[in-house]
Amino acid sequence: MANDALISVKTVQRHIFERQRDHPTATGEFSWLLSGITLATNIIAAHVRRAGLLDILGDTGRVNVQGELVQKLDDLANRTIVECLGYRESLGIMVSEEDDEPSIVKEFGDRAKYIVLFDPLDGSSNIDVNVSIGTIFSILQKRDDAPAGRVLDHILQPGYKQIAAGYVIYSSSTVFVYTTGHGVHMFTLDPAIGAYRLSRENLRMPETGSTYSINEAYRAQFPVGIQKYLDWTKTDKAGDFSLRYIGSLVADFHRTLLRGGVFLYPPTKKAPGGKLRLLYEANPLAFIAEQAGGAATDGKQRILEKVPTSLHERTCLIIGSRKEVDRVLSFWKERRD
Ligand code: FDP
Repeated sequence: MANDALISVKTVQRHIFERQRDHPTATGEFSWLLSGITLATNIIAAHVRRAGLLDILGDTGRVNVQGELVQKLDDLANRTIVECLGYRESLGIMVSEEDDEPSIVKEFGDRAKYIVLFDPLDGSSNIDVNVSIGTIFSILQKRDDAPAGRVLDHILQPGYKQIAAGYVIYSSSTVFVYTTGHGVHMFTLDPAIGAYRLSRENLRMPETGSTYSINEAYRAQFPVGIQKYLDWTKTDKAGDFSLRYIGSLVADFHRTLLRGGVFLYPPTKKAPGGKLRLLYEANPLAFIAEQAGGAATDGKQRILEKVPTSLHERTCLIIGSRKEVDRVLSFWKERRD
């Protein structure tokens, strides 16, 4: 028995390495980069677990580019990722939710060809109250058709160009989910050995689901079509619908990935273009959703086809089971006002 348990240890590093062998031209640099992300999130998870015991709750007193107060854990997570990735030779640029400008780690060259975009700690308003939070990342490759010095040209690529994306959720257990465009794989951090172990390979999102996830307090500000969808969920015809809203995108998405249903952040009067960030929130989760058989749209177009025009661009997001996303769209198309 004990021996069987040992034999079945498949860590995320081994998984990435085995997948890399399917690509004979792979150099291993990309795997090395991904392992930097798993290391950083492992360190962040250790801090999150002990947050109440260390002086890392509360805010730093600094306001970030998004106009939000930077929490101490946001700052720590940001610095941890920068530290763990910064010296990896294959990384050219890092873009963080916390920083106004992209950080140029080194000039693009043959080896430094990747761009990592990340939200170091998603769900900041939940940090101090012990509710699930997460880290989201997206990886792009430098464009061959743009001059190396024009940094934004390399970063502002549509989401379908992502070569990898993933997230970590710091919750009852710490879970790492990633895709490189060949299915979605899920790992759980084993605190006994400090490594992520495979929990589910080729995860599929249920085609439908009876959970909707939205901040319904903004109902009066939503387009009429979205209000009509919300009305429909409460009818006999809809059946047994449930509302679940954690308020950490990564946690609401994770539940939707496993159980099905839909997460919505439509336009509001306060945020007519949506609240969530395209490059390091919507794009990576849309990539994962589609790889798992789900869908993601801003209400007008597929998230992965949106061409970004600025670093911290925001978007509306409807993401989840394909059939439920289509249902929301059918209500919204009828009443866009
Ligand atoms: P937060 O403001 O706590 O950082 O993008 C940020 C985010 O959380 C998402 O994680 C979450 O889904 C959303 O904003 C919550 O927004 P509302 O408080 O407007 O519902």
